[in-house]
Amino acid sequence: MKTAPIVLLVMGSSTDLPIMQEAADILRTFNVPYEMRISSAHRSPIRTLALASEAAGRGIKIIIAGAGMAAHLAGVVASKTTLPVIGVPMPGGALNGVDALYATVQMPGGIPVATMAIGRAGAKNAGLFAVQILALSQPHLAESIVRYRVEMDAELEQQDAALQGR
Ligand code: RP5
Repeated sequence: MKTAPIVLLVMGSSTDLPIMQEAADILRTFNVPYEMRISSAHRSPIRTLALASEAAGRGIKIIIAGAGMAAHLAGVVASKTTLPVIGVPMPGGALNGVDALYATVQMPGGIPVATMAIGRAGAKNAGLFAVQILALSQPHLAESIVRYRVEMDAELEQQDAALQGR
């Protein structure tokens, strides 16, 4: 039987998928069950509102929302749930993600969205941030995060050793 998802990854378009995959890859690395959906704040507003308002009731703990251009997705999702919402601004468009960054990060007081960096780094960090939130109530995830950082450190040490050996 498939494990019920506890993180919902939602994106405004299938064109966001290659970047949002970074968040999914992190969740898979930490064995956190997730669900990926495509739903737009502008093109499919009714479905987006339903997705957000029904999320908590079906066991979702955190929502990661990625969108580009006039990126209202994370804010709209946050308006219909009390779950923590992490926003990822997508690059592309005439302003290459700066528009999406401003649209996602500049939430009026009252409805927060935890906004990450534009693009791949932001999506990756969204996954990690979700794991860190979950780690508050799942100590094994906190241990996994520590291991992940130790491995990252070791990898950089190897890169440095290779550089010194050149
Ligand atoms: C947003 O508009 C999506 O999140 C996407 O980043 C952007 C462009 O969408 P497409 O025209 O590529 O479908 O809603």
